[in-house]
Amino acid sequence: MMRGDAAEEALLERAAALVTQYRIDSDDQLGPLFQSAEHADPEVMRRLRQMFEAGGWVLLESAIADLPADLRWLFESGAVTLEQLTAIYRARGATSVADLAAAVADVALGGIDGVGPDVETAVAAALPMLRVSIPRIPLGRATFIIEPFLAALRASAGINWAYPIGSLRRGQDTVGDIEIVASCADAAPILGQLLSIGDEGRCLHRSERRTYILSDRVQVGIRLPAPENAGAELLYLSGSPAHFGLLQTFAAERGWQLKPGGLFGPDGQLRPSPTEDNIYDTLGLPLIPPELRNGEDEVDKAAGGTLPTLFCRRDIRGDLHMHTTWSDGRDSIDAMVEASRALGYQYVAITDHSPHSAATRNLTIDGVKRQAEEIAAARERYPEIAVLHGCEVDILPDGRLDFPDRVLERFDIVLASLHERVGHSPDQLMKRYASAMRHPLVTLITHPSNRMVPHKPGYELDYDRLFQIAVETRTVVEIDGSPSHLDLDGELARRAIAAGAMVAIDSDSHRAEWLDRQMALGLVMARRGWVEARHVINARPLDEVRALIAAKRASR
Ligand code: DGT
Repeated sequence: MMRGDAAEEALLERAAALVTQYRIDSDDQLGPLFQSAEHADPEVMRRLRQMFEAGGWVLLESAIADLPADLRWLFESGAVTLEQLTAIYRARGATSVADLAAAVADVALGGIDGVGPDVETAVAAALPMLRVSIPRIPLGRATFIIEPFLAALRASAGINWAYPIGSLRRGQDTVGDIEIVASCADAAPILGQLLSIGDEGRCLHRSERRTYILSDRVQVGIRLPAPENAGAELLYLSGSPAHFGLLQTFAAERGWQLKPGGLFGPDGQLRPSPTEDNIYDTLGLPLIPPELRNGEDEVDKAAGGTLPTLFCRRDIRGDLHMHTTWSDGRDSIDAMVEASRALGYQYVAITDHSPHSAATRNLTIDGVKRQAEEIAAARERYPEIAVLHGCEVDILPDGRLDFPDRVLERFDIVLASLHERVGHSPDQLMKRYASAMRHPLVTLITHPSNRMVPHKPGYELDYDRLFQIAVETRTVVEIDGSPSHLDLDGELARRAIAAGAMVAIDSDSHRAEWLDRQMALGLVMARRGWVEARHVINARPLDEVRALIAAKRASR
């Protein structure tokens, strides 16, 4: 930032106006002063000047740092001055990349006073770079942060519907920002309620139908459009831009115009769209699930009536992977079973780690018998849900399993895992997997790529070969919903089912309170992979699960 005398002073005044725009609820020292500054009260301006002389830059810069993040980065990119940023906000209400992109697409920025075509070009060039140096938020963390906001909105009588937008709604592994769109007629009371959810008093921005609140040090944006056109806003903001582009082309070929602001008929009139369904429906398409909106072949498939019926929450009958205090879980068998029963599951498998796993605590051979007794007691206490005694056994470096067969035989279900690469090449890792899958007592391979989101990519294996062996050996491959795994991811899950492999969608939860959330993340990965109920072992009744286990065991 430049710091010449007159220039500094002018900038301070302009920044004051800008901060006033965004910090309506500000309760810090600076906010009230700047709010008054809008009325050019000479006394206030004198105090501002004093503050400036006394080093008020620090405070001012911290106020700028509190702008909605995309605007701050746009300013810091040098594409706009504070004055231009203020003008863009005033004219367009823009608070994010998506708003700026819509304005640029409309060729509307250049028409704003003080914002010429050169600025418009500069903004367009800056947009793709704005978030490049910002760490992305892992999907699991974003889901955790957004949960209370979504729950509060959905429980609110004035809200018709509320959804996350962007990559969070589409279930990408990581997201650039966290925002919600919720349709409502009267936004004012709802905006007030939301403030109590984030970090205390940390409202970064509030306008008539929009707020940005800090939660767990992350900005959560909430937009509350009026019902008439809220569906169009949700559709545009859900993206992906490539999917929206496909829809625009599809609409144009039929004489309609789809814009970020809504769907316009052949007569040029805006058609109301209270929900996304209205838009798809008007175009003669079924609603395309957000997880499929990647700008690939989904619009063609929807038009041809060949979209899959994606796996959904109500298809789940049980969870085949979870941990208890017998290894590194936090909760007891009873707590996990009780919580699973409350989720409406018909069966669960308790699957603690084997002796040489790198987990902080493991199941020992001696422990297996005592654990079996505890599971027997749980079965009596919870007759409404079947409890399978399982284990997650490590695949050792030589391909053998970390429990002898005489122990493995005692389990109702055996899950096998690679947790350690031990310097092995992809071929050696594949040999270990193949050896485990050929073991008749192994039903399921957990988190096959063994990636750690967002820190470690998965193994570079020949996955088509892995899935082929899974089919040959009648071994199930897992879609693991633990936020650090999300494995198989959507792309690999799609290849797995294309190969004919059966998948399981599991929580891999280490706490009762996380069972549902982690299952939901697994579900998102499965849906990104075009997985349907027929591909999923734990969408089947327990008898069929037992039959599959028995059939493979019978091949010994
Ligand atoms: P992220 O959070 O960086 O992973 O990206 P998204 O996909 O969440 O995008 P975001 O947050 O910048 O904007 C939300 C949605 O707004 C996005 O999914 C689609 C729409 N949008 C954003 N930028 C553009 C753009 O440049 N062109 C078009 N057509 N749509 C955009």
